[in-house]
Amino acid sequence: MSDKKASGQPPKDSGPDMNRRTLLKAGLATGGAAASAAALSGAAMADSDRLITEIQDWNRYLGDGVQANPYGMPSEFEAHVVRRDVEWLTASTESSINFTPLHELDGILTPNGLCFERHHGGVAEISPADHRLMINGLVDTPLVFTMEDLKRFPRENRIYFLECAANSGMEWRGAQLNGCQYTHGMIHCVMYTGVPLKYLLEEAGVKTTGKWVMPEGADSSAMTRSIPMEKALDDCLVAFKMNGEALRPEQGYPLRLVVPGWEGNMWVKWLRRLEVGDQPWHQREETSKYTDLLASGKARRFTWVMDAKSVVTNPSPQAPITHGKGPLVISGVAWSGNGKITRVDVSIDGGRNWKTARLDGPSLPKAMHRFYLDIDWDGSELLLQSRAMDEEGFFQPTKDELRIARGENSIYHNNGIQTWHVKGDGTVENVEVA
Ligand SMILES: Nc1nc2c(c(=O)[nH]1)N[C@H]1C(S)=C(S)[C@@H](COP(=O)(O)O)O[C@H]1N2
Ligand SMILES: [Mo]
Repeated sequence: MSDKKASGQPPKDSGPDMNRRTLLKAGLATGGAAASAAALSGAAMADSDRLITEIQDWNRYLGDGVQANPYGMPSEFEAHVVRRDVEWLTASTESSINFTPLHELDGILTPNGLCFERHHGGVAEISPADHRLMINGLVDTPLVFTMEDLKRFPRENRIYFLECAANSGMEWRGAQLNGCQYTHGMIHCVMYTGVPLKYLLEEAGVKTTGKWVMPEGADSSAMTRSIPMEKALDDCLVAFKMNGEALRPEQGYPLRLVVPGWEGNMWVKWLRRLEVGDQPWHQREETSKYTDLLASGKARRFTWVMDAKSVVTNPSPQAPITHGKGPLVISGVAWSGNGKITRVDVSIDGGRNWKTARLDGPSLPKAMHRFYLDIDWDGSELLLQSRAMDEEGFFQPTKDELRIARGENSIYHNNGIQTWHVKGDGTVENVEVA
């Protein structure tokens, strides 16, 4: 692009010192303000808007040809749409987490490059030719598969969300982080292609005493969890593709376990081994981690299912209202590890009154659902909330209800209702209503 422009000497009719980008920004700013003032009557401002009355650079010069980017990237104007981390949260980046920019997305699928990452020992670098998956333990025939072997089993395509059990964990005692990326961004939803785990277990032949499966990762953390056999034989996948292309290294390339609806920690990445046993193993990640200390002093364990939850993604602290009063699209996502979302309600007054939102896009079990509520905003302050209901009849609880049931010291499985305080100027803050 830039070399074409240099050789073509663009005429200076778009303002002497303005480059294309500042022009576009300025144009958008004027357009936006005028649009809200004129109650969205676009035609009324055509005379004064140079972006429509004058020919622009991009209309005048040849653009990049094919193959300028053999693997495509988003527009340079979308450079702010990235995963982000919170530096003070963890001591190292290798055992850490970053967050999906939910406020910049729409629909139900997460683009691969924006899926949050959670690693306990950094990203393992594995050549698929060198990758092996072993099944051992209480099986008739211990087996080792190559990637090529795995791709000869019948495969399935399924869309599922993955939520870390610690998602919203920092919000347990009160509103803390300013943005749904940080409060709710330990989630992604993609289409996986993989082999049902059932087929691989059948190939090895599970002994009648085999009641549990332990997946193990090939990364330096050697992540291990205990999964009951019923789940392993139900809907788990051994996946090698996400959204049609190979898994990203961050997401477990070349192979990861998919455990639909259950906490993200069990979805072992860089999957190298599946052990079959007669009882759970009580690994670190199911004892000292991923258990919930209750007020009684006892801890809940094996809390696998991610319950019904939702959040308004727009407006939200990182996505304030910039267009003034009038038509406002309130949007968000909802999900449940129990199945489909059947209803999402939205409140603009902190939970006193609720309106049923419009679900749009595919409604699939254990996948994200997209909801909208289209309102006419009068410019007054809002306390925005959403609450989801799933096909098992579970309603998303308030944070107070959660704390009454589980005490003050939990981290995991916070599916409490989120509140955003929208101010008259359109800015938004994370708050809690008592
Ligand atoms: N091998 C391995 N698998 C792993 C982890 C890991 O550190 N190593 N982290 C787990 C945790 S805690 C979560 S929440 C998910 C995160 O998956 P993602 O990085 O694709 O978002 O992977 C799980 N699987
Ligand atoms: Mo996690």
